[in-house]
Amino acid sequence: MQLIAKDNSKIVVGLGITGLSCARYLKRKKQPFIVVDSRSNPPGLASFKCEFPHVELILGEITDASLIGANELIVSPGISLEEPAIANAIANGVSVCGDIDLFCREVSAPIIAITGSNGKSTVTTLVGEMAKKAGKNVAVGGNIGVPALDLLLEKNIDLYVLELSSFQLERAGDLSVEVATVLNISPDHMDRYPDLLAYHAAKHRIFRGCKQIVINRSDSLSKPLLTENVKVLTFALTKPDFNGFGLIKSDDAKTEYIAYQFDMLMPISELKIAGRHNLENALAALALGQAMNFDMPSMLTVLREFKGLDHRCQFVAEHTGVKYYNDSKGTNVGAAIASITGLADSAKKIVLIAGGESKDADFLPLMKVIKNHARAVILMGSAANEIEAMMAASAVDVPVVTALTMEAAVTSADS
Ligand code: UMA
Ligand code: ADP
Repeated sequence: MQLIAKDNSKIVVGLGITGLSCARYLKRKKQPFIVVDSRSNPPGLASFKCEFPHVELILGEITDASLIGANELIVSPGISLEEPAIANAIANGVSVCGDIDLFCREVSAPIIAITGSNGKSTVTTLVGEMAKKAGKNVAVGGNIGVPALDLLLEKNIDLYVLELSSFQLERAGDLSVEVATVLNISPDHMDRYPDLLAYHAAKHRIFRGCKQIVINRSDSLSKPLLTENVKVLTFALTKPDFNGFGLIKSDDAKTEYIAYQFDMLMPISELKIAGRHNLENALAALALGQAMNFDMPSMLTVLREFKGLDHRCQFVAEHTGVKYYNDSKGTNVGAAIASITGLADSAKKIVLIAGGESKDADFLPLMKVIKNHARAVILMGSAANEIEAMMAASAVDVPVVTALTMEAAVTSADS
């Protein structure tokens, strides 16, 4: 049964920053559209009313009826394609895309596209800085903050660097970017995907039609199945291969160097960013920059200067001999493991403040890390009980305290 009548119009689904950027883009292209959002007061409402006083907006539950008339839905990343009205429209032949498809169809400058479970924003920022240092007029956006379509407002861009989430990729078609990478894969957003395979498949859509790929040698899930007809560069915290970046120790084994193929480029001690996972991010950024032929001295200068992003293993202060780090952007188990082991000092144990929303995560892999590196754990948020139960079930004998606020958690950590 065909429920959806076609009258050549587009429906923008979602009125957050992505929905607004799509509306602006369609207006610039003089294409008719309407906007729907399941919320009665979506965040983009005031701006929308001001910028598009004559465009139809339907708020509240998204129904089959509200999608009647579309020939294409442009669905914001926060909304699952499994939403009944959207799934029904798809089943009835309405095509679906996201803002990233519209963006990639529009631009002619090369795109570096970066996804992965963790490290995306750090690598995206590093590559953007490297491009600038190499003299490129670069625009950086996507999941990192500025919606991709808003980047089109910047003129004379030589290169785009996009951070892409699984949500953006799961609805994307053939993006045909110049360079694509999946930095790493570990479970995240398991409240949105049936299993790790589905999440992995969403991420790997980044490779469709790309010309060059960057692979993490230590993570087989970062590799696409087919690598024919594409140039491959690699990175990992191991000795580099012929195509890649890695680490080489000096003959006396005292100094570790960032290296490309057989060339030692720079001692890792010159980096300001903390943790082995950030070293991996630095190598990934070099590989992406190398794919675009950025000059090496510029890239190394950026690595020497980069202090890291806020909320990511960010050194906050030292108080009574104890160092405090803010890693509140570590929002999944893989990130927490990487930051704890990345900062771990075998001589001193940490006090871990953890919790938040579980997103249906499996906390088991975190238990060994807590056992090895934590002297106390302070739990907060809706995942607190689940983590505590997993600690008990895994016989992790580390004292646990719960806290209602971050202030209380930090005070408790201090005591
Ligand atoms: N929502 C509704 N009803 C709707 C539309 C949205 O309830 O009809 C809810 C969604 O469930 C979600 C929230 O509104 O909880 C925001 O969704 P959105 O698609 O409107 O989001 P935007 O404001 O457009 O922001 C999105 C990304 N957000 C998400 O993917 C949830 C931003 O990434 C991104 O910076 C921005 O586009 C620009 O590209 C944020 C994020 O949390 C930082 N990303 C996830 C992550 O990094 O783990 C994937
Ligand atoms: P993303 O944009 O993918 O969320 P960020 O660069 O913002 O990644 O870093 C978020 C958190 O992920 C960091 O605070 C850290 O805990 C963790 N992380 C960063 N880089 C890596 C990496 N290469 N491997 C594993 N975890 C990482």
